[in-house]
Amino acid sequence: MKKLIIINGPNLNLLGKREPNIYGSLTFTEFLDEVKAKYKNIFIDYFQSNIEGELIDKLQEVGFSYDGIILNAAAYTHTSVGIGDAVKAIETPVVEVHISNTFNREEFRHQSYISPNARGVVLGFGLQSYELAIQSF
Ligand code: CA2
Repeated sequence: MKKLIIINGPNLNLLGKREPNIYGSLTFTEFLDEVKAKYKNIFIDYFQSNIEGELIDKLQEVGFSYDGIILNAAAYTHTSVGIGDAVKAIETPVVEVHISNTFNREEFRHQSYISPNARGVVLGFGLQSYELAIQSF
């Protein structure tokens, strides 16, 4: 059985609770339950943290044993050399995901420290971006 993990960065625990116009009205747990039910033949683990170092620790922990990592580093995407370095250092391929189309938003969201070392990037499809990333593995 394929072993994937979804890693979500800061504030994504607020999904479904704030700013539904940008990020939708489903909580991530509700969405995850739906996806797990749909892809019963894939083990889908989940981790969320608002703390940069915890995200790096998790990447290192899973990055040599899992088959794939689906990473939405949220705001750290645009700031974190540390998370970018971790993505480069590990063996497990990382697919970078964003709910919104970061390229039709503010200029500072156009920069990503993840993309250069990601296997691919899926963005702008709402929560469906995660599902497309799962399908890529
Ligand atoms: O579109 C995405 O997935 C982002 O990674 C989301 C980040 C943002 O900083 C990136 O530029 C693009 C923000 C996540 C905040 O999530 C919230 C969810 C609900 C309510 C408020 C924030």
